[in-house]
Amino acid sequence: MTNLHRIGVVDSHTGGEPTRVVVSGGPDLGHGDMAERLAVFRDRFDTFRSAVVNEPRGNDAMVGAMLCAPVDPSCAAGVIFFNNVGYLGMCGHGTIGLLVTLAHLGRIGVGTHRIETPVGVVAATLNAPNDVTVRNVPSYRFAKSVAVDVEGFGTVTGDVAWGGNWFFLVNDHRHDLTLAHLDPLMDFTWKIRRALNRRGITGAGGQEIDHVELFGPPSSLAADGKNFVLCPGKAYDRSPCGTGTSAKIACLIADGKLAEGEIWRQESIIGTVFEGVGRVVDGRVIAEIRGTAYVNAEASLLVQDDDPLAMGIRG
Ligand code: PYC
Repeated sequence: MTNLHRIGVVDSHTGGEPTRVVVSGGPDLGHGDMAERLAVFRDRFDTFRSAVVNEPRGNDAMVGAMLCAPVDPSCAAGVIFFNNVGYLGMCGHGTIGLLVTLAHLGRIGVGTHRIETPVGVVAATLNAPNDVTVRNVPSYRFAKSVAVDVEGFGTVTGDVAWGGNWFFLVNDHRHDLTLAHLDPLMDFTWKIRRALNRRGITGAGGQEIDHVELFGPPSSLAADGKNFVLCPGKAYDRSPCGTGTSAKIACLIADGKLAEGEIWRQESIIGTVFEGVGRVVDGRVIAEIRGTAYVNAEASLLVQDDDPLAMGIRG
């Protein structure tokens, strides 16, 4: 008889970017901190990651969030974010989706909650059932005006910054940041990413820069700037990207273009907006990112052991 495994999930979207929180049926990752559990996840249960977020159950934009019991009892939860190709240190839109999901499940109420991630503890405030502010891990610019030769585009200059993930932030380019130009945006940013890898341009400690962010003018008065964010698995972020907005705020403050405590409204490629502010603490920028999320499914994923694609389509 066919064996059926059930994975309980709650889906949400944050400014259009999906988050799938695994609430039951996940693998035993042990009792280490989130970085240690991430290593167990990656080494022993990577097929589970693929089963949850890849086609045919998921899609390239889907970010998974493995809900874990926290190590520190003062934390409301631990979480490991993952995507179509691997794992994320932190995820801003995912943390906003996680809080709205936990509220939907009746596990948290309005107020501030500490969440353990593989790159440190973040504090997130549920302001109202769909409205969340995330106090991210410290962000900073690692390198300013780095030039890289990009196939077909010549020299492209950008900043390397950390916002919980590594970003290459490009202000000077000739691209129109609209969905109508998605193909050229994907092509350009993917070629930048490949060029960075080829030239050995990395974040601190040789860490790979796996997100590329383009900036341009906003499409409405409701924002200060618009972005296009290429995520690691060749998907684009539908939201303004929480970690990317944190990296941007760190660069703006470093350049003296944004004051501490001044609001930066970051518009995404689809027109959704995050509000962010930054404050400098010990030379790093503590960014707070505010956005909205809505739950849109509560489901059991079914994994049938005789399904040849039970663990998803892997690239
Ligand atoms: O919101 O930080 C974020 C994020 C990272 C990748 C996709 N979204």
